[in-house]
Amino acid sequence: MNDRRTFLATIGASGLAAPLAAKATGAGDPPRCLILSTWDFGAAANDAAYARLRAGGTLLDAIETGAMVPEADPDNHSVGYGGYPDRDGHVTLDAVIMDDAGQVGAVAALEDAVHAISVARAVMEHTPHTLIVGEGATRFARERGFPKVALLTPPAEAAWRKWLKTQDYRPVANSETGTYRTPGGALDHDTIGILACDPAGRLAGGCTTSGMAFKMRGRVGDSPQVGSGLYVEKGVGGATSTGLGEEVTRVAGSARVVASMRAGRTAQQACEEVVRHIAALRGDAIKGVQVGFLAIDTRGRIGAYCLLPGFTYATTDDAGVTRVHKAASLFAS
Ligand code: SD4
Repeated sequence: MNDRRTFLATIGASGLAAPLAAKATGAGDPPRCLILSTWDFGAAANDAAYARLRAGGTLLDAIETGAMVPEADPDNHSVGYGGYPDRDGHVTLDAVIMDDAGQVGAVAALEDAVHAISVARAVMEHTPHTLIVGEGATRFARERGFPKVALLTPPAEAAWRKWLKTQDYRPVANSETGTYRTPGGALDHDTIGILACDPAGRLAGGCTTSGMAFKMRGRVGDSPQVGSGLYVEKGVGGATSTGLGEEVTRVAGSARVVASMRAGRTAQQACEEVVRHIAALRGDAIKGVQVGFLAIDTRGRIGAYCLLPGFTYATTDDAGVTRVHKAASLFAS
């Protein structure tokens, strides 16, 4: 299909035809398809998600396809294959996927499988549960036919061995300014949270990560926990988080963003409200710590806000145009 307008007008399943219909009738501020994801590498994920929608995929298909991009990237050290290990040298993955019809699946502390987002989807579609962890998650992945893959790459192992020498075998919170981090740099918190809405106002989201580098064995962050790393609510919106997960889980951050939207705030105001709440609650304890939220409402209007400068995110609109943006932050540094 060469002509994008023709293409958009002819596929019905993903709902992408609706914005054209809305434009044709002259409706103001029409609902639109929008894909939104954390960090600049989210641009490649968005493009893959968009292509999946163009091919007739559902929102969940698009979320899963997008999330699989950084999961397969060995140079991304916070998601999937090539992720930094826990302090014992095991790469363990956390992921969640959900839609606004109440479908949810998640895995935590999953090992030996690249696509945690797909295992999470399998939990959603093939079990009566919403979250499976650790050995059970790994076994479930094998039973569902996900190939066994050793996730620890030589560069990630080298980083871990270096850390072992210098960090006293203590877990160290990821931060934008720590030993291994530079603000906005490639080693920042690279968890991908991805949200999408379609022109009918339907919503879905996903989040996948290898979590904090050199975390304690068994540590689970915000990402796979519904309400913390991700929350999607029909008729309201969706939110996802990145950064130091403990600061998100203690306030059920993404659910709180969506609750703020439900109470009438815009997606942007809601993200700001929750970041400010975390800052007020935690005071000095969150100095130098990054937490960022993205949110989307049912009409594709977005919000993005974080504690520290350096949080970027990517948007892809219903014309397939992808852009990377910098989120505003509460603190200057
Ligand atoms: C976690 N929120 O496990 C994740 C970390 C993150 O890139 O965003 N890492 O706490």
